[in-house]
Amino acid sequence: MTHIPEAHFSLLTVLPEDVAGQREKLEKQLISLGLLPMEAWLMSLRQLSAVVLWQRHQDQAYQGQATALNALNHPEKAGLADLLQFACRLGLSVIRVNEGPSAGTVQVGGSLLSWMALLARRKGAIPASVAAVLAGRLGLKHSVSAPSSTAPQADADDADIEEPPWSRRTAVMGILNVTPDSFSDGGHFFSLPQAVQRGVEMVEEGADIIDVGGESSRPGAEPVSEVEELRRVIPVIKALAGKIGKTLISVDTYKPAVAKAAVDAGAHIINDITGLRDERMVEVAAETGAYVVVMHMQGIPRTMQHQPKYHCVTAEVYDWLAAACARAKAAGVKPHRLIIDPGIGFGKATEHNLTLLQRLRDLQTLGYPVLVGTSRKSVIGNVLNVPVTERWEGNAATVALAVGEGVDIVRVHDVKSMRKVVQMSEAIIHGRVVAGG
Ligand code: 9MG
Repeated sequence: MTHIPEAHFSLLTVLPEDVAGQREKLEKQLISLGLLPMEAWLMSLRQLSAVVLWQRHQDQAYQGQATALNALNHPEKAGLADLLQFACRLGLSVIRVNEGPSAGTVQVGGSLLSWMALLARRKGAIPASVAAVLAGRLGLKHSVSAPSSTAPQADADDADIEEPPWSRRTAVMGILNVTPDSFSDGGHFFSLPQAVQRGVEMVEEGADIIDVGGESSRPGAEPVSEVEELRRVIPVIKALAGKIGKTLISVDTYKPAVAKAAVDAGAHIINDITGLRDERMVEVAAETGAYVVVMHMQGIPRTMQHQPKYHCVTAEVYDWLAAACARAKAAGVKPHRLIIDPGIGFGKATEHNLTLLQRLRDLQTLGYPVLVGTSRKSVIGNVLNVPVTERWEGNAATVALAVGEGVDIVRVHDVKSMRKVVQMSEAIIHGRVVAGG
């Protein structure tokens, strides 16, 4: 049963002049949804069409928001950039629709819009017919259904594509670092059997994906050569591919040659922490047809934590990911192969990370599956003031809330326990035991 949050919503619609007669209709729709339209404005702002919907928690806060939003009602003062700035300052989310019938519109949304967009996209969360009725009644049909039109759609010539694990449940991606300090043979050498054994163990613990990485991306980490990275990851991927059946293998690399060799060796996903910065990586993604994780990072691992700066971290990460995905699609990557990731800890201060974790739902309105990785990261250490060895509880909290926000994949070290955290969170969300959870 769908739940519409209780009353106290306000709607601001900025529409081209020709549809300005719709104010009354919008108000009625709000009322019919059981929402209290505190006010509804219709404004003309060049060709910009935007919907601002936000939840009013407190009267006082609402007054402030209303005043600031009113200032938008001036075509000279408020261009697109101003609108977005205002929206960010007000704590609203910025949603750009790049494709489909609403292409070119900008929507600035609060929780309900994002929530509905999510529901409309996530298979099985609510019946598609209910999502469509809700969207239609809000008069936001295209807006709300935009994610499904931009969402990964299999082409007719892609009949061989199997449903990925994240279409059934929140997928757990287990981290398999194959760096010299992770699996030692007791001396100075890396032990292949030990690394493969840990991969198999993670599958038994409930991992849907194993992410194999041969270069550390920790802040301050030095890069390794392509030859060395290939030497570390390829034998592990080959061995795992023959052992773990349907579980997907991901390669954590930003080097195109490593990605290509890994896919040839059996990997299904390219996990690129640089978000496809290298044009050749885009080509590899298109040629191989692998899934690609497009992660946001400001800077490079060696220096990324030196005073990262954003005006509005959610909007900037959102725009950056949208642009990276658009570039990938233009180069031939199929949209349904893209996965986005806000890159927690990659060129972000603690508050940036917390804001992004709070606004994961906004990223989903881009229409791609969302991956999030917080495992043992400093955002947990900074909040709880604990060393890396004591971040389990903090990680569990981030995983549970991320599942609550509807993310598709969580990247973790502790597969066995986090699988349970995911399963319990999903049971609460759905109000029932989730099959195969
Ligand atoms: C390699 N790696 C480390 N942290 C990560 C994260 O948060 N996301 C992704 N995709 N990869 C990560």
